[in-house]
Amino acid sequence: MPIDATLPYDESNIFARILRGELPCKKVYEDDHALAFHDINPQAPQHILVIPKGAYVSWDDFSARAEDAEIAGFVRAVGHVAREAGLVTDGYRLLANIGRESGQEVPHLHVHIFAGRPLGPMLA
Ligand code: IU
Repeated sequence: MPIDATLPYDESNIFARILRGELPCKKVYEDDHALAFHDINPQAPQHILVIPKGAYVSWDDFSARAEDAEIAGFVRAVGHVAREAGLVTDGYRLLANIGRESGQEVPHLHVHIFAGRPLGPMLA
């Protein structure tokens, strides 16, 4: 069920639980600002999620409230993960769903990285 991304942050969401170490993930990368792990239901040969360590519901929430250092750290982490995974040569796609009509299901900001096959045209 897609979420309303204007609701307050819910500390019990699944990615918050992964960040607290209460649930496992297949970790790809971690630093002070970000955690990256494999999506449990991959939609491409490579499907990685990158999440900020801070409590942000969505990109909208993050871009409005996060400190500049958190934003810079998170953006750099997304780029680092893609480069380390060797995705740059053939290309990759970044996607962040925000709110109900986008289909956002987990109410903690996550950027999807898709790669490993021709991804086709963007869906509007
Ligand atoms: P969305 O942008 O909120 O629609 O994407 C949520 C993603 O989180 C989706 O691709 C799920 O497969 C993925 N996911 C996960 O990797 N681990 C989980 O425990 C849950 C969802 I719940």
